[in-house]
Amino acid sequence: MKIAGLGGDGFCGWPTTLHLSALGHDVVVVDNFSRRAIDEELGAESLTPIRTLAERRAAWAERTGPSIGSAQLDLARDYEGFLDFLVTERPDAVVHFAEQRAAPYSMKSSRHKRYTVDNNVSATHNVLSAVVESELDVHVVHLGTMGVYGYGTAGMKIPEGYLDVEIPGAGGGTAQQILYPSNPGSIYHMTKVLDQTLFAFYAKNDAVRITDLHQGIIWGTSTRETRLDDRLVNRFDYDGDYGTVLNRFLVQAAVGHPLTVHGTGGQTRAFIHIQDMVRCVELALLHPPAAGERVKIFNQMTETHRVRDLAHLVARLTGAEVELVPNPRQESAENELHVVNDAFLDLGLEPTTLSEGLLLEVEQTAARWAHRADLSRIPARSVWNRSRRPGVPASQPRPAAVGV
Ligand code: USQ
Repeated sequence: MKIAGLGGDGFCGWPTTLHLSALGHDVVVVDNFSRRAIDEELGAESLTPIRTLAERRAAWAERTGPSIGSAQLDLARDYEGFLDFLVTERPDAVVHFAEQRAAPYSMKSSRHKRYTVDNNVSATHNVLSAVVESELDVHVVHLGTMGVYGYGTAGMKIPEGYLDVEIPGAGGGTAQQILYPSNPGSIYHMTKVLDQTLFAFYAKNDAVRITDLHQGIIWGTSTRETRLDDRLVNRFDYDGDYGTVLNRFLVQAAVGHPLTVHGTGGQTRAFIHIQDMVRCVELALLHPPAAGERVKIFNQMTETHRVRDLAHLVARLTGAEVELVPNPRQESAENELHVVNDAFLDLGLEPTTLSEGLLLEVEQTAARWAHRADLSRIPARSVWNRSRRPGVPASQPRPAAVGV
């Protein structure tokens, strides 16, 4: 297939680009390098030394043969540019990763909130609108989030996107399937909820073939392809805005920082290894919905864990200390989470489990690059509202919450 990887230079986009190219697909990266610009804004950097996209593409062609194309485009602002790209390149599918993906970044200030909404919602709408205007039959695969469901205790296994409901009525009522009620926990997660409505409309009105991947929290950073050459290394975020919880714990352990458990650590979340993420995208591309079918939704996760259990697991493996810090987020202190993920398992996904992959990740990435870590970037300082406090350990100065 010819595949456009929108946001193909980012944390999920880059390893997916390589994986799809390794499978023999013809891949073009579309990116505006906003993630690299946000590194500059935050004064933060990937733990791993990532190369420019041009160097990455050259290294891939040199090591493996196939070349990866690229186009620099801002999807949220350059609609005509993207339409031209589609008409010229005529992809069979686009994989849409081109959104601001950090919840803490989206909650930093009104500017960050507005940027996240404007960027994410406009990018998604422009993609859909351009697909219709191009008159091409493009399968749109979108990286969504488990966070659209929210993190209260559901009292049931969360289904893959759609919930069976009974509507009471005079004639005995009717049975329906509706989108699972959304309950986003941040502005970022809210943009993925808005995306869902855009997808439902375009699938219904224009018969666009759309797959939405409700992905859990990624752990790990490298895949078979990124390990081939140091120039292909993927980014590894550990800072308070972009670092995801388990990857943060791995780096914290490697640099001797206490593991920063927010609140009681009773939050239960869904997880997936990055190698499984690229495989899921491959499977989704191979099994598109038919034109006219509703949006196909997969729960892209393999395990659920409580944050404090993860911290204790990492502590056992590494000898790190665990510290309960103030929770900067407005979220349930404790929740249960049970998720249906049969669709990918039925298609052949073989999950990488935490027990087999975790030590490898500690040794190969976190410990190897620990000397590059900037400890001042570790605490999560973006607070959800004025009653919240930054997640700074007791041994460090705890400033008051600022400018929400
Ligand atoms: N947490 C800690 N300590 C830390 C960092 C986080 O206890 O040092 C806690 C948070 O309070 C939260 C949980 O760990 O309860 C998860 O936080 P996270 O930053 O790992 O994940 P999240 O903000 O939900 O976002 C990440 C990705 C996002 C993706 C989402 C999937 O950044 O792009 O959509 O995971 S999901 O969480 O399933 O919605």
